[in-house]
Amino acid sequence: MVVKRLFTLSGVFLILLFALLCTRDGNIASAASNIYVRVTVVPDDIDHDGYSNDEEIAAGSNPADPDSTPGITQLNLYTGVNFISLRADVLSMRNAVTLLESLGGSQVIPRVLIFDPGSQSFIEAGYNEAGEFYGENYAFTAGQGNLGLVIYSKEDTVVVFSSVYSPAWNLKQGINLVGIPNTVTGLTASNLLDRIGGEVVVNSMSGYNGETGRFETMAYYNGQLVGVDFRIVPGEGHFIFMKNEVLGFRP
Ligand SMILES: [Ca+2]
Repeated sequence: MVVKRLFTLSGVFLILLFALLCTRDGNIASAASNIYVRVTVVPDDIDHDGYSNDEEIAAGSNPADPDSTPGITQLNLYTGVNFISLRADVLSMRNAVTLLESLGGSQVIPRVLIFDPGSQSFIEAGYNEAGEFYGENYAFTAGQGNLGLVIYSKEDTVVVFSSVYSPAWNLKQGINLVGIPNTVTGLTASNLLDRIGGEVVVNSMSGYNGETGRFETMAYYNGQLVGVDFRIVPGEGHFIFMKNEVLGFRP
């Protein structure tokens, strides 16, 4: 009996509320949309990417950048040279020394070249014969984009990071070392060159084929794309040679 009365009272209240909204807005559709809006609020999420600031700091992602989130990034390194676009957010690692340690240190990694698109050059860091760090302790900055790396490895190894960074590409005039997010599949060099803007802005793209040990290149030549239309694989680093700068491109 009590239950029935409660139901009746709440039913009357809903009818009154509905009538009030219809009267104020003049139509039922508008009233309905006002009733059924549902918002999920994550506390203290300054970049509104669905992860709290504390979760992001614990995972090593950037709480102030919605393109940087907690998640699994797996880096497969093969014995010898590796061309990488690192998809973890390196900002929380702060610098090259910490990055080298996270990759396995002197036991695994003798030498790393970090590509700096701003200066169009590589910055070298590594370990000497005595196992001591040498080179430049390059400091990472926010919003730098995925880090283009050439990594020399002494053994096949898998490194797992707890953040995922998928920013837009800011392609500089000249050389760029970039990679695509895991969520993008089926891209080839010709698709990508076309979508970046074609021959007006880009000259060519190259990728290293680990099976053949050779570089494959797709390039514009007299208005035609020529070369090898290689697959763009997440986690691999690809060189793009730009005629003009293209900012904010999402592959
Ligand atoms: Ca974030």
